[in-house]
Amino acid sequence: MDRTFVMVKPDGVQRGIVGEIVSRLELKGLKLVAARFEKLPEARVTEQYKEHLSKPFFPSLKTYIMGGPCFLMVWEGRNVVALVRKVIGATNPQEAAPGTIRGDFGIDIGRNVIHASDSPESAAREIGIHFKPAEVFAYTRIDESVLYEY
Ligand code: D4T
Repeated sequence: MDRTFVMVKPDGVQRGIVGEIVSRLELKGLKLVAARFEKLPEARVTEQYKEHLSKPFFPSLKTYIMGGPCFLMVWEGRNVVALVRKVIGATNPQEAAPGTIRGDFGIDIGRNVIHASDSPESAAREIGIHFKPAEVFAYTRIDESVLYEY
């Protein structure tokens, strides 16, 4: 089954919407297979956002992400990478559709509440940055045939 990396950013934690976000993903039918509450060290923030190192917004992005604890997760499900990107909405909350997490809870691109991997390759890379293999759990939750057509 496919996996993706999802992170409630410090603004989402401060605003007390971790439970709301977990709930939306659970209600969608996705399976939580890893989670950790953590203030990210600089090295892992830089690794996570290395494609943006030379961008003008990188210093403020780094300060923001390191400004408080984040809630890091791995979610599992069929086509989960694309699915979660739809659930969280466009990067800029001003453009994110109502009903999406950023559309419902964000205003500024620099405080966009949540991160989720944008491709299966990014997901594998980001899960590897933040979780050891033994921290990601394979388990049977329910009879999956209520969710998936085989
Ligand atoms: P993340 O990576 O946080 O899920 O966001 P996205 O995948 O949706 O968007 P991104 O990689 O293009 O941007 C990473 C991160 O940088 C912030 N950002 C971005 C910003 O503060 N100003 C900007 O102009 C852009 C493009 C928001 C998300």
